[in-house]
Amino acid sequence: MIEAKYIWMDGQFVDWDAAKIHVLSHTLHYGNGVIEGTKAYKTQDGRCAIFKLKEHTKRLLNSAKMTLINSPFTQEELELAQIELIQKNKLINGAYIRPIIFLGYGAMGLYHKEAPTQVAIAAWEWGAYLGDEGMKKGVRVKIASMTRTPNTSGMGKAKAVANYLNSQMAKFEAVEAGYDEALLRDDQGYIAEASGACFFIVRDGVLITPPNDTSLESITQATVIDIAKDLGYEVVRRRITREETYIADEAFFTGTAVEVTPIREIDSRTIGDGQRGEITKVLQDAYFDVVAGKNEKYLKDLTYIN
Ligand code: PPE
Repeated sequence: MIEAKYIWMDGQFVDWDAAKIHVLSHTLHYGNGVIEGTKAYKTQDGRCAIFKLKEHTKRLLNSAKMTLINSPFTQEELELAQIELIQKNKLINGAYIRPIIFLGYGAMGLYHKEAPTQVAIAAWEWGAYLGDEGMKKGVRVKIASMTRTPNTSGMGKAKAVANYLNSQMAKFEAVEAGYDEALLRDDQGYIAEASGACFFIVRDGVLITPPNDTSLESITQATVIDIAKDLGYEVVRRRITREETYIADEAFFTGTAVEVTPIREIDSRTIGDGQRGEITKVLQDAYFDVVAGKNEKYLKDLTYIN
C-alpha cells in the first residue's frame, strides 16, 4: 500500500498516521461495520474521475441501514468527502477509496445502540488486485471448502465487515493451496461469488453470471452486463454448478478491485485454452475504456475531481 497524506475522519482531514481509534471500539470486538470499495481513474483527457461514486455511496448507506448503523453523514456529505480526499491527496493518477462506517468507543456488550458511530475514508494507489500477470494471463482459482454464509444467517447484500471473515477463510485456504483466488458456493452448492468479486462464465458465446441471491449486489457486475449487452452479447443470469465452471469456454471475475480479471484454471481444470479468453479480453478492454472516460454512454458514471 502506498500511503497518502490525509485520511478523512468524522468530518475532518487528519494526517494518515493520526487516523486512530480506541482498542475498545465496538466494531473491533463484535464485527459490525460497513465498508465500500470505490475506484478513481485517470481519464483520457488527463483528469481524474471517480467511477460510480453515487452507487457506491448509496450502497454504503444501504449496508449501514441493513446492519442497524445510523450514518451521521448524508449521501451528499460522503460524496463530497471522497471528492475532496482525492483532491487533497493529489491522487490524480487514480486511487482506491475505502470508506468505513463503524462503531466506536463508548459501550461494551452486544447491544450497540449506545455505541457512537464513526466514519473514516482513506484512499491510496492500488495496483492490479490479483497481479499484473493475472490480468493478462488469467488467475488460478480454488472452490473453497467453506460455503458462503447463507441468507438465513447473514446479510450478504450488505458490504458488512462481518461478511469478510467468511471471505478471508476461503481466500487463505485458496492461497495456501497455491491458487490465486477462492470461489465460494452457496448453501445449495451453486456458485455464489469469489472472496471479493463476482463470477462470470462464457459458454457458446453466451455470458452467464449468477443472480445476486447469495452475493453482494455488485456494481462492476452490473457495469459489465451493460457493456456486454451494448456489444451485442447475450447475458443470462442463472445459477451455475461447480462442475459447469470446469467446462466453461471462458471465466472471469468482476469487482471494483479485480476490475475484469480472467480465470485460466479452476480446481486443476484448465479453462478454455488456459489463457485470457477472447470475450473476456473484449470486455476487459471495454471496461477500461468506460472508466477512462472513453465511452460517451458511461460519462454520466464519472465524477471528475479536477
Ligand atoms: N463480492 C464481494 C464479496 C466483494 O467484496 C466485492 C468487492 C464484490 C463482490 C464486487 O463488488 P463491486 O466492487 O461492487 O463490483 N470487493 C471489494 C473489496 C476487495 C478487498 O480485498 O478489499 C472491492 O473490489 O473493492
